[in-house]
Amino acid sequence: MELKNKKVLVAGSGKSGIAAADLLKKIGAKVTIYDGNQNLDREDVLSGLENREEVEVILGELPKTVVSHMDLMILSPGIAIDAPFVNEVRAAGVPIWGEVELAYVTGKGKVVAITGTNGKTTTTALTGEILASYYEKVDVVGNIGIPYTHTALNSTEDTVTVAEISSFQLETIHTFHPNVSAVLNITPDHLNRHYTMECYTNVKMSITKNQCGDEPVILNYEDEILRAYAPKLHNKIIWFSSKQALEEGIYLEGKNIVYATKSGKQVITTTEDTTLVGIHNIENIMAAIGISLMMGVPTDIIKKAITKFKAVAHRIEYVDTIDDVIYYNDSKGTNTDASIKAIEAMSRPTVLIAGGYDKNVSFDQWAASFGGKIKYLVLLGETSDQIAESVQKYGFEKIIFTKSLEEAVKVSKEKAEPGDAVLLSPACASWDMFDSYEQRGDMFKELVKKSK
Ligand code: UMA
Repeated sequence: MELKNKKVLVAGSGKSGIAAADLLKKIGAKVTIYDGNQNLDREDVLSGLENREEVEVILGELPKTVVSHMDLMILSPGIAIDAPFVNEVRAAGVPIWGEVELAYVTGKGKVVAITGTNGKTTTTALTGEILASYYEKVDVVGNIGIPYTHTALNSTEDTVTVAEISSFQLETIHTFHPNVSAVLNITPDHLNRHYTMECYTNVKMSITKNQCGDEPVILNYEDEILRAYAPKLHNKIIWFSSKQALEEGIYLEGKNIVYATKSGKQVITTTEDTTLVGIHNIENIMAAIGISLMMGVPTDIIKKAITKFKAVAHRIEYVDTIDDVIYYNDSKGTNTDASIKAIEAMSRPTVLIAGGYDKNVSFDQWAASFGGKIKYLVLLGETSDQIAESVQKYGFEKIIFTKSLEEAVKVSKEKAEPGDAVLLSPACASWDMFDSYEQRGDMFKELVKKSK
């Protein structure tokens, strides 16, 4: 679709919406920004734009008359595709693209796309580092925090875009066609938005929907959902495994991460070459290796970049040691599976701070993972009661309810003894009390430092 002079409704005025509106203005589209939050300030919304000339802003209810005049709507990922106004736009026959689709159709160069329930951000950041040590121009974008539309127009045929893509973003892709894709794992998450695991799986796997033939997708062999889905794929699969040797693919053999093909196997790197902790991170490394190999990066460059790479913020991030208590920030542990991995990575008795926004998932498996390691569970947020009920089923009673993160940090400090750890790993999104997991994690780090 030629977008010049087209009337485009940009839904959502967060990071994605503003970046999409900026891109659209630059290519000559007529932009209207719509946000359901009527308490926003019009000037604040416009202040994020490079060029605000003739940009309309609508807040609160979206008038039907506006919808019928539009040629296209760009949807922000946080807006559900079955939100009432989205249904109206669809019924009016207006095409709906996600911000990722807009970036893809206006961008150039090669694209690598990474999805999965957990590990996306680490894998995307690491893949970005590896590719940047080989290719001249690499953009790392998407769910990781920099909207893809922010960089798309500056890309050239020589650019490599490494995009972290969430399930929310995949719901509204059409022609998005990565040269290499990866699905790290699929475990229950965001079921309030996708309803069933089947829908969630289908939307995650749609990252491959425009790939075919030799175009590779990197998949985790130890993920049962991925293994069951694989026969439906039309493109080449590169498996990785942290548990077993594969005839072809990437796997862990003792401390070595090896790549096996029909013509033999070679050691790419070892687990001692990385500062990342936990087996889940070895899987993230294997995925990044798979992507990089498929993108033609020589193995010595891959190894060097892995050695240099440090853990990303909010992911089992070391904060401080106070009175021999180590504080870890795992605010990015926004679902039970991610949080289980953080609990597993703890080598000390742990005071765990958890709870947050309700995504309609069960906490039973998470509660079962405590394994005697959790000394106290400090709860906050919407899911507190539900979590308490789950852990009590497993005989865990040392529960403390709190009303704020400040109180949670204070109580944790009181309960932790020398030799313990305090871990913020909520197993829930942050949206009941915070704007983002970053804000929650940053506040946690600040409160810990202040408590010294
Ligand atoms: N809004 C509406 N109607 C709605 C819902 C939201 O108008 O029904 C408005 C809000 O009032 C707000 C705006 O939409 O003004 C927010 O848009 P958004 O929620 O899409 O957030 P952005 O700031 O655009 O950030 C999004 C991603 N957020 C979500 O998917 C919820 C960011 O991922 C991403 O980094 C950013 O685009 C850049 O690509 C964050 C996230 O939490 C990290 N992602 C989820 C996760 O990782 O689990 C998927």
